Amino acid sequence: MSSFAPDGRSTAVVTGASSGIGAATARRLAEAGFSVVLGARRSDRLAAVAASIPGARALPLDVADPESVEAFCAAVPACSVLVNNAGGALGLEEIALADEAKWRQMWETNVMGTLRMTKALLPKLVASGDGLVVTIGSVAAFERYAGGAGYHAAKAAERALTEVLRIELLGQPVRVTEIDPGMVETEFSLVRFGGDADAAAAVYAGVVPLTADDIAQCVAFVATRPSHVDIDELVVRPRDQARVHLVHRRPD
Ligand code: NDP
Ligand code: 8X3
Repeated sequence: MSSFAPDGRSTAVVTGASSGIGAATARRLAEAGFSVVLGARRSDRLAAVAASIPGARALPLDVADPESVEAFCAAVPACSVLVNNAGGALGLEEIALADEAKWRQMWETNVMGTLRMTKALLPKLVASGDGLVVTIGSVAAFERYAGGAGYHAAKAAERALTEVLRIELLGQPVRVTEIDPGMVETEFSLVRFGGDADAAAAVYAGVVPLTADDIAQCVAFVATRPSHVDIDELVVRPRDQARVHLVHRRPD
């Protein structure tokens, strides 16, 4: 099986590419020479992102749905790079008020989605002879705040999956990287707060956060190292954020 697209370029799959870090990553990987395949649920948004990237393909994908993952991966004949980016947080309720549906959805997307995509594309990544799995984790995987338990649990589990994958693939031609961003201004907080734009804006008030492109550049850096170099883990924060709960805010 060839790892190359019909145009001779290596194929990179990016999940959650309809906005934020995923869209920026697809753009940077295309600029780095990859043929990119974008997946997400909102097909209109996904098509618009793909249309702005030369040669990009957009395919519908819900990583929380095994049949959707199967159909998506069957439509990708070869794969050298998989970026497990689809995910996010839902709500900020303390444990006493935890919403089980939100916890399940965070688990399904961040953890099971990453498992499903990795499992489905692993044979193609190995067959490429030079595969790479990049998972977008979070500093929330190892630093805590009140209201974060459901998201922390999911990102910590995703981190465990990534660490075990690295061990299990030793000796195979596949590198494994986790990138753990701090605060990145995307639609993340809008989604977390159910569309409440004021609550989302308050997260970034008085701070210079990271941009989606800051993280996309990290993914492109990882994907363009020589084959023998595995960047195991990158923790990337804004200068204004020393720890997940320790943020410097300037007054208005
Ligand atoms: P966005 O909300 O902007 O992007 C999330 C992306 O995930 C969207 O493209 C969304 O597309 C997709 N997505 C969500 N659920 C699914 C699903 N079930 N199947 C397929 N795609 C899905 O947020 P970010 O870009 O910030 O988030 C990207 C990743 O970065 C997430 O894993 C997040 O946890 C992580 N992260 C974000 C940080 C931040 O501060 N922003 C910090 C640390 C980590 P659609 O709705 O169309 O399916
Ligand atoms: C996103 C970072 O601070 O919202 O993963 O948990 S945080």
